Amino acid sequence: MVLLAGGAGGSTFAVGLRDVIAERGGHLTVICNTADDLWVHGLRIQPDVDSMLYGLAGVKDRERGWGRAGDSDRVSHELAEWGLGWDWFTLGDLDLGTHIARTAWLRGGVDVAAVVERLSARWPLGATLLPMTQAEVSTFVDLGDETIHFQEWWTRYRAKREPVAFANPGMDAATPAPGILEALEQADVIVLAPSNPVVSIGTILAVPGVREAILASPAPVVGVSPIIGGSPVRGMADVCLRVVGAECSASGVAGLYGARDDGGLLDAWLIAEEDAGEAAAIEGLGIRPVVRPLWMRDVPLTRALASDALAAAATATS
Ligand code: FO1
Repeated sequence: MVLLAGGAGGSTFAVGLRDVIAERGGHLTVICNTADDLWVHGLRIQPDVDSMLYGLAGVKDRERGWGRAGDSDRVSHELAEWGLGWDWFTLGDLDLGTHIARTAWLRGGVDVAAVVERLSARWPLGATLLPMTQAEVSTFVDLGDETIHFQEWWTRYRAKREPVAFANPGMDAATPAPGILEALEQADVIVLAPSNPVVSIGTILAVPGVREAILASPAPVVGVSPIIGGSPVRGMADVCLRVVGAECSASGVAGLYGARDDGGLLDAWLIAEEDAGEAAAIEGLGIRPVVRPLWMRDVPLTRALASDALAAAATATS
């Protein structure tokens, strides 16, 4: 089974999916967004990869959705005394250990995928974690009068500054990381996590070859809506959807991904009970709507949602 995912919501869903798949004797491969990655203090930070790593390892700060549980900020406070860093982007002490290890390996010539593999080896993740690409492809946000890195727009401005467009410099020359095309080719089921459809799933799909590999795969493709009752479950997906001209609704995101029969991605689309009224519109797009409880409030509910996604895949025609 292959999951395409971003960080916070994606890692919560991944844990449920991993557990359900393991019970059935299967294996989960997660393809993780890396377009949020950035350099800070000379260290390579991979926010979504780390949220996924910590989530699968059971050491994520579940309240915030990122970083390590029980972390402290002593080093970041010390760096601030030296005038380094930003008050809107705090690196925890334990988290810094990850970034130092990653950067040391990268500087020593280990490639990005092998570094993720080394980080993954620390805990029994019960899943294979793959970065979407080894290339440095960032998301930049064009605000009209200036262009800033996605992290600044997201964490400093909380997406309050209206963007004109997103750009991913380097994307055209990027290639999927080792293992991705094989995983998609061999997948029994491909799942799109309830992650941001533009700056998380959208960037994974933008890596040349990834969308094509999904379209070519015989596996059914099932997505879980990140929009419940017309609002993003987490984060500021509404602003991102506006930028790409899509409505912030379960059917709006389904339309963005498109129907398999119509050259798009989705066979089936899980939507919340709150959005049941959109089922007909989704069916009209050529995608099978499946109305289920989508709130991942606890582990049992998340596992139930993952199980629903697999059940939808089992009945989807591909
Ligand atoms: N998000 C914040 O809102 N504030 C932070 O200070 C912050 C620090 C941070 C450090 C490491 C890391 O891996 C993630 C961090 N995040 C922080 C989360 C991150 O910026 C975003 O939620 C994701 O990039 C969006 O997918």
